[in-house]
Amino acid sequence: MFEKLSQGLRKTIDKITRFALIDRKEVDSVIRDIQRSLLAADVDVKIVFSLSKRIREKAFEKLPPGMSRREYLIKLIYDELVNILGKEPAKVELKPSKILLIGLFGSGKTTTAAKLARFYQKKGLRPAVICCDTFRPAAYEQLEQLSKKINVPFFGIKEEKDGSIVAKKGLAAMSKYDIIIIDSAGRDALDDELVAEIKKINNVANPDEKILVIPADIGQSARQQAKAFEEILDIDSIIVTKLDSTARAGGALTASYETKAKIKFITVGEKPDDLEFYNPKRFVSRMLGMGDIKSLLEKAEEVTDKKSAKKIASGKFGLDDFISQISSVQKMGSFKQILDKMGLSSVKIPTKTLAVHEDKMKKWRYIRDSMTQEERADPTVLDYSRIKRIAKGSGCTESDVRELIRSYKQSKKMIRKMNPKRMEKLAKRGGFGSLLRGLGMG
Ligand SMILES: Nc1nc2c(ncn2[C@@H]2O[C@H](COP(=O)(O)OP(=O)(O)OP(=O)(O)O)[C@@H](O)[C@H]2O)c(=O)[nH]1
Ligand SMILES: [Mg+2]
Repeated sequence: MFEKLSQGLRKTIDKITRFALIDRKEVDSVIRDIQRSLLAADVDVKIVFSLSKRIREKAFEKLPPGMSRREYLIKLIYDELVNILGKEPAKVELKPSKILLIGLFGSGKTTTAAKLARFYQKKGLRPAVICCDTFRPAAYEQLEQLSKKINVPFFGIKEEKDGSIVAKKGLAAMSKYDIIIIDSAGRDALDDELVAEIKKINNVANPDEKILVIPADIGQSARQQAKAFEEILDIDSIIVTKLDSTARAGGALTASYETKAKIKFITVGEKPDDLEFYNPKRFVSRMLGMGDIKSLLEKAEEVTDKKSAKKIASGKFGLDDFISQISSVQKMGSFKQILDKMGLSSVKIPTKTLAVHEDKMKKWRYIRDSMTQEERADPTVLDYSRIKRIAKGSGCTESDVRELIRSYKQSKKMIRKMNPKRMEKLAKRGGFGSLLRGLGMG
C-alpha cells in the first residue's frame, strides 16, 4: 500500500550505505531522490522543500559521539520524515469517553465508527454506536448492520430529522457503555449547513473528542481540509481512511503538518479490523524497512563505530572493523575517539591524510565481500589458494588482496604497540604521518 514510497526511500537509504564518502554532492543527490519519492506520493511541494532545506542545513553539523556521517545522514532523514508525517503519536486513552466523528461525504465515517468500536472492544472496553446522520438515506441501516456484525449496541431514530435530538436520546440510552461513538452526516464541502449541524450535535453531546475523518485518496488537499475543520470546528484528532487504495498516501499523512490535531488512526481496508493506531516513528521505520531506528543504524553500518572503535583500540579487530574504520574521511569522528581515549585529543591530523583513495576503498570492499566470515574475522588464515579465490571472486588482482591484508596486519601491529605516551611523543616528532603511512593511509 505504501509500496512505491517505501521502495523509493529504501533505495535512497541503500545508496547512502554504498557511498564511499559523503559530501555535498552525495547529500544533494540523496535529497533529490527523497524529493522525487515524496512528490510522487503527493506530498505538498512546500513541505518537501522545507524538509530538503533542513536536511541540507543539518547534514554537516557536528557529529554526535560515536556516530559516523553516514549514520548521521540516515538518522537525519528518518527524523525529518517523522517530522513531516506527524512527529509524536497521538494518545489513546482507554477510559470512558464520547467520540464524535465528522467529515465530508464518503470519507469513511460510518465504517470507521464500526472499526473504532471494534478497536475499543478488543481493548476490553464496552463500546456503543449512535447514528446521528439524519441526512443520507440508509445511513441508519448501514451503521445498524455494521454494528451487528461486530456485536456492538446501536442506537438510531429512523424518522428523526434533527441529529442533535438523536444524540441526546442516544447518549441517555447508551449511558452504561464505556465508549460512545457518534456518526454524523457528511456534505460535499465544509459548508454552513454542515458546520451548523455539527455544532448543534456537539453542543448536545459534549464529546470528549471530535475526530475528523479524511480519505487518503484526496491526496495533498487533505491538509487544507484538516486546517479548515480545525479552524471552524476545533477538531481534536484525525483518522485517515482508505490508505490501502491509493498511491498518494503521503498527501494525507502529512495532513497534520500544521494542525494541532494529530492523525490518531489509519484505516487500511473495508473490514472492521482494518484500523491501526498511527505512530509516525514506527510508520517511518516500517516504510524504510527497519524494525526501529536502532536496527536501521546497525544495518547502515554493519558494525557500529563504537564497537569497532573499541575493538581497534584494544588491537583485537577483524577486517570488517578495519574497513569500517577507515572507509571514509567521515569516519574521522570515531578515529578521533580512539585518540581521545589515548589522551591525544590535542593531536590535529590533517583530514586529507586519513583519506584512502576512493578507488582503493571500493576494491577493498569487493575483496571483503568475497571473503567468508571466518576469513574476515581473522585474515591470517588466508593462504595462496584462498587469495587466488578471493581475487577471482572480487574481480581484483591477487596483489590487491595482498595489499589489503598487509595494511590490515600493519595497522594491527602498530595499534597493539600503541602506548599513549609513546604515541604523543611520536606525534610531536611528526611521527604520526609515518604511522598513518604504515596504516596505508598516508
Ligand atoms: N478500501 C477501503 N475502503 C474504505 C475504507 N474506509 C472506508 N471505505 C469505503 O468507503 C466508502 C464510504 O465509506 P463510509 O463509511 O460510508 O463513508 P461516510 O463518510 O460515512 O459517507 P457518508 O455517510 O455518505 O458521508 C464505503 O464503501 C467504505 O467501504 C478503507 O480503509 N479502505
Ligand atoms: Mg456515513
